[in-house]
Amino acid sequence: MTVQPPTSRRRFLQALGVGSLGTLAGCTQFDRSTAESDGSAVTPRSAPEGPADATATLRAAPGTVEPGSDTPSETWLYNGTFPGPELRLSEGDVFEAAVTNDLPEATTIHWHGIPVPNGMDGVPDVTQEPVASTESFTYKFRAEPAGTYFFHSHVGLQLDRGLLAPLVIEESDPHVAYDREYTVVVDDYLEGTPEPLSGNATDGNRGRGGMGGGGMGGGGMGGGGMNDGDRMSGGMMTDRRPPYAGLLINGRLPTDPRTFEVQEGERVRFRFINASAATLFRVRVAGHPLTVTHADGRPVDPVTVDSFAFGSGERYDAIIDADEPGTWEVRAAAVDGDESPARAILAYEGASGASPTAPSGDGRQLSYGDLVAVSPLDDVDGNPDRTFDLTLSAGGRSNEWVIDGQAYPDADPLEVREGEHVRVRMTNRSPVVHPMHLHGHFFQVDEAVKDTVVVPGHRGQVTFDFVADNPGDWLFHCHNLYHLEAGMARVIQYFE
Ligand SMILES: [Cu+2]
Repeated sequence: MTVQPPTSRRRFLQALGVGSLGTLAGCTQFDRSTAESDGSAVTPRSAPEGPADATATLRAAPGTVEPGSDTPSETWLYNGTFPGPELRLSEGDVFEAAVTNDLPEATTIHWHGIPVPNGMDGVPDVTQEPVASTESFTYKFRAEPAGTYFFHSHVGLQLDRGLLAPLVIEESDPHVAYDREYTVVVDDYLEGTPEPLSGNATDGNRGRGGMGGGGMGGGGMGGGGMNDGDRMSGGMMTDRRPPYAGLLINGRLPTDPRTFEVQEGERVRFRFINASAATLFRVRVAGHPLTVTHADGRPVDPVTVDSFAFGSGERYDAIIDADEPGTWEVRAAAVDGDESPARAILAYEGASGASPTAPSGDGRQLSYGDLVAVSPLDDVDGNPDRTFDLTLSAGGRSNEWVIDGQAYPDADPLEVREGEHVRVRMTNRSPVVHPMHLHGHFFQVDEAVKDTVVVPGHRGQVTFDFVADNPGDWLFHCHNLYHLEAGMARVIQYFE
């Protein structure tokens, strides 16, 4: 079924003269009644009432990072740390975050993956007015379901500065046992101010890993992270835009890595979060198979592999059995890039100070088909009520990435009704991957339940299904920040 595109959103945004997601600060009032100009507005869920069980105070402000031993750089941070402070909540908590904006421009916070009420989702001019410089905003929502998430700015290119942090909602009853856990935030490190795309997206200017770049076919990367033999090889170029200064695990360049301490005999849970703006990473822990237990926070039947690749916005939890005493490298290499892989050190108690053993090759690689959700989505069996067939491609004009030829915000909303089973089929007509993220909902892809899925390049196709059970206007977009900023987004809009 093809959906008749309504035009209210488009007209609304055109009337504001909006050129990009990043230019809205101070120039508009968010007004749902105006946005819903067709008069068929739905009522989003409201934030939970009553006192909060858990609170956080977050301050977005300029600050200094020092990811190596001697490379300080000015950027923007939450609470002065890089990544920002990890928030740990208990499943079901009513959570309140008071955010103060001490940046020189407007900002918001998006709680990536958590199906919050629409007004708490942090998308500027879709779910709220951006929070102006020196102003504050309080987010409030129930922390559910349990899982590994992160939060980040959703204004312009702010995510690529350092406005990101992990968020864990702890299970009351985990489906797997473990003795210890570490959060592993994988990121690409930009020095200086992020710049939007320039030049034509359809040719040239594809970054180092792009069309003629050095990432895919060469023999570099020190033996890690190349995806030779990957079933999707050839479709895993990423169109990484800025020249990144390096790759990070928990805010550290590989020259100054973090150490994760373990004791022999422990089961250790890692919560891997790809918080990067533009990098597809391959992750491996030397000497230790990874038993993947959660995809995008949702529990899956445990599946043991040697490595996995994940795109911007994806998360995997994996458990290792610490039964190989020594010091080992936890490695996250750009699938399509020539930076030294990000790394951390897995150090057994009492192990010698010898340099850590690096992984060799990729071993058995995780694919989406390996993931079987413990709790599949209800109501996505059978035929969907509504199907969107969407083509992802470079735009005809320069600096555009488009969905069905339209560059957001000059793009039609995708209309759904509450309660519908909605199917989204994506075909990627560009040579580079697009990690597509849906706000406000989980979706089912194959037998996994996720909120972000990588669509491989070169006519890669991915289909997902979701239930329209969270009324409001929700962004659906590529989580490559530079593609988002260049238009690869749509609003999924509920109507009566
Ligand atoms: Cu993309």
